[in-house]
Amino acid sequence: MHSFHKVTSKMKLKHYATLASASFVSTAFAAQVQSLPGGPQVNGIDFQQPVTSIAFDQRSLNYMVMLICLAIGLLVFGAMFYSAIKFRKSKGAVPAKFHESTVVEIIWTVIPLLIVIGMVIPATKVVLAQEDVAHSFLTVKVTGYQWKWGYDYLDGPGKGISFYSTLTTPMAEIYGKEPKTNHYLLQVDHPLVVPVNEKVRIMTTAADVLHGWYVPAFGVQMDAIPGETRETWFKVDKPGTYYGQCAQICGKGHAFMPIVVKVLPLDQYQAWVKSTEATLKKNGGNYPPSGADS
Ligand SMILES: [Cu+2]
Repeated sequence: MHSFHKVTSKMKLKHYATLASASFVSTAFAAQVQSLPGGPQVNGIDFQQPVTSIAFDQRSLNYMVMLICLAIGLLVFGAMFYSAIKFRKSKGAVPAKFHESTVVEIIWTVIPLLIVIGMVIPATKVVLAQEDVAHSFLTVKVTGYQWKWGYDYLDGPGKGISFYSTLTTPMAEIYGKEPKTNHYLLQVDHPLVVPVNEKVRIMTTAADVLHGWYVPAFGVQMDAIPGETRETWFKVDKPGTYYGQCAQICGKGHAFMPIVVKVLPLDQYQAWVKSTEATLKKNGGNYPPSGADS
């Protein structure tokens, strides 16, 4: 009995030592990860850098509402602490004896209502702007699958192009056998490619369960629902590569269906359309496997 106990505690120690070294290794790996331009930032607590007017407006709305909350918080807690300290019983304060003041009730109803209206008006403008998909340069149908994205170019230059976009992060990184890179779980074989400064209309749907097409830098988050299409748009100001993730819990591969959008100058976009059409034609409509165009 005694020796058995010894053995188990020894095993436990060894187990803890393994855990400790594993966590040390993972922190060492984590420390190497840098901010990803167009994607998540190390220690980022604010919105991602907006690259569309909608994302910019959303961030401004957030700041405005936070400032209003801060002002209300300071005012309410300031008045509360001031009253509690200044008019405390030990100082001989005597409470007034009244209730039901119509004036006070009107004031504390009307002022918050005005504050809410003040926030609703600019917010509604942005919501309506998000809905306005008219005069788009390009229309892409985005289909969520367990667990990848499908992109079909329905209208505009590139019409007819259609492909899947699947995760390319190596399994060794996922299982912690290799250090994680800045693109960890944010890399795909075939990114969505769109032109800069042009309105891109996105129609989302799903083939199995709910998914969500979410690119923070664009201020776009649209649910992808089976049997239904929903639409939104974005117009990116700056060429670059932008990253997002599925935003609806969609099963065990939810974390493994990232969104990568390559935003190119128009001439480069048109060149991409040409070469992609040629590639698809050569391969009978199929994109060659991973990495062929990255
Ligand atoms: Cu999903």
